[in-house]
Amino acid sequence: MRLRSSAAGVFLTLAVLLSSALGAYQLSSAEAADLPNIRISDNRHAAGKLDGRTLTLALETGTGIWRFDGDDKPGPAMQALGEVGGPLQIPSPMIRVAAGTEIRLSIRNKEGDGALYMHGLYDRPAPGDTIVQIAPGETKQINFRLSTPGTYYCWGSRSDKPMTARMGADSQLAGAIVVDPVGVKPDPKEEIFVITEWLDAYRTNGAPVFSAALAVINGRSWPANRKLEYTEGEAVKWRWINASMEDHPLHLHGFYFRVDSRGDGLADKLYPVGNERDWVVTEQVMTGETITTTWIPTQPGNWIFHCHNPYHMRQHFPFEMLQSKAFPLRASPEFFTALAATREMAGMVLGVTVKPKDGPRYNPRTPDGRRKIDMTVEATPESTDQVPSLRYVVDNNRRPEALSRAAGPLLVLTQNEPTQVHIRNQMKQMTTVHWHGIELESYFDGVGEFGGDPKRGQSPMIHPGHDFTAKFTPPRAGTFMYHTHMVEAEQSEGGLAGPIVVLKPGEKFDPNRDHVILATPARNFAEQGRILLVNGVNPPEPIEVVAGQKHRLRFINLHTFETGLTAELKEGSTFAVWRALAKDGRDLPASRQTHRAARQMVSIGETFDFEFVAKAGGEYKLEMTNPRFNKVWTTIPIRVVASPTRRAELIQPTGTPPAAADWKTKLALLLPSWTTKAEVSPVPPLPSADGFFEAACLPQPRS
Ligand SMILES: [Cu+2]
Repeated sequence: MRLRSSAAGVFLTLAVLLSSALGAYQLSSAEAADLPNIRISDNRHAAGKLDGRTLTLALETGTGIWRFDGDDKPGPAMQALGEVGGPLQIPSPMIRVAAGTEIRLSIRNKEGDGALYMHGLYDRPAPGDTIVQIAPGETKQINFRLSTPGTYYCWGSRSDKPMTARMGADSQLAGAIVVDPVGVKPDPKEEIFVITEWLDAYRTNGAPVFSAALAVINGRSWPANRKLEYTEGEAVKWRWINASMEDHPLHLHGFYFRVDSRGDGLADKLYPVGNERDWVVTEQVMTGETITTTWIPTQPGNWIFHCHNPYHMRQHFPFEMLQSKAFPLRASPEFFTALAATREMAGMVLGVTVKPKDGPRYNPRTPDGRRKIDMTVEATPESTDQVPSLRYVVDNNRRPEALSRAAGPLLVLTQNEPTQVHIRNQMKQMTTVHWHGIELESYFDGVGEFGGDPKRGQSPMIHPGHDFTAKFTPPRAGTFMYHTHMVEAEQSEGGLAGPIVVLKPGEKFDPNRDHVILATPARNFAEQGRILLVNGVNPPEPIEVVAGQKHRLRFINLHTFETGLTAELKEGSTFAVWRALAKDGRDLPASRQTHRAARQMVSIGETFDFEFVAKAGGEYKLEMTNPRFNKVWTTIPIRVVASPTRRAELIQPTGTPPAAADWKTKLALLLPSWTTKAEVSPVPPLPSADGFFEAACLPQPRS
């Protein structure tokens, strides 16, 4: 069972609240002119000088201008590491060697920046983290040996606090350490991505700016980062290092990717080939974790890969504005005016172009839908600037019980049935709809002005008053979701998020045995710290189960910051038992559809399916929690009944919303636990040094 806790979203909230105390980092233009530009590294060049099995490397600290939005764009003064005599770099210079190499590293902490605390400069695997403290002006010699292949990293800080507390001018001090098996040449097309995050810049006028964190991949924010290009059918190999203060649920559009290894920086665990490896569309990488992934693009077009915390992938405000005292308060009219001007994504987004292997002969064709769905996107009459209230109305179902939920209605689709959704945008703002997890053509995937292919052209934004028809044929049965992909945090919190269940041909959806549990935040910002909506309502509706009968629980997280959401099905005071069925809409192999303790972290953009059989007379409840903070968001009552009295339709009247809490109450709720150290599960040493990646990876069946 995967069981890791998460602080991400909650920490984000807190960190943003605290950032006003840290102050902004503003330079006069004269000061900025004296600083060098920091070089953005794509981790293609190994640092140091290799002599046989010894690598000699000399690093030093410095401060430069970090132009995360592009060479010609303004940026903040930021600390970085560089090789002595070379430019400062973000990420820090990469160490990449064959297993068994001795590292002779000197680091000079230039005077004036305070003590430097370096982590990760030790043998691998390592039994635990050791910090090397380097005084201002001091140069330290550190020797270590990298004996086991894997993905590791080092990171620096100006304090001895954990990575979760590093968010200021030292937040970009992190570099990859990659150890290759002896005799295996690094694949020139493999990518190594270091995630970092910066929070210190944002002036908050003493009140929370919830949308402030800037999270980047290899030092650059979309769209200033390098676009990746592959050919249809070519294996894509990526290594990920999360050296940032938050956890990130990494999400790929259009395809499943395979998780080949997972590490904590000390050791790296390579999963055995075959059934042990997860095929996912979203994988959470916790603070300090690493993963390696492989996927095969089987559909040409433009695709994106991004963090599914929408605050990490939607437009950050212009740098000058962030640095300004006039930065608008969140949910103020000025904030929405600024937001309305931002249509682009930013931060943790990668763009991937997949070229057709047939070249210009490629012809996309998705059949017209046999199944036709009509979808209106609109603001509700209650919508205000302070609390945007948006909704999907499907097939013009305007019964009050359907409209009262702050989440889209369930779409039940059929595997292999050509489907088309006619989307009409009746809002005053642009939108797009993304069919999350469903393998389809890029043009219909909902990434406006980036998705598409040379034959169909670029996917449009859906402008106010305009419409768009999305066509796809779901190739597998499972649990998926649909949601906005425009100004995503705000539109999603407004209510533009809904569940999809794809059934096998001939199956009929039975709401008495099939239970969707969609988690989203409250619409009202003031309530978001303490209210979790389940299927768009709070308190959640009870789930009725018949003793001895198989019930399917389908968990979907479309929250906008709770990356550590964990479902815990309790029997009395202990965990009940359930059987794992699927992750992200893809059935687990039979050997892994095992019975296990009923506890599962479901990060944003993930879905998990479980089968649950209640005992007669059993007393159950389903808690939606964040274990890292001992936080129980909400409890879903489970009622064991002889025969279901539950409604035959999914739409029920909403519960009464509780009174709003202000942000100070929210802070008080979060404060006691924010420093809790992350749980790191023990990672066994790498079993074998043979070929870190297999030569070829398994093609994905598209049934
Ligand atoms: Cu993220």
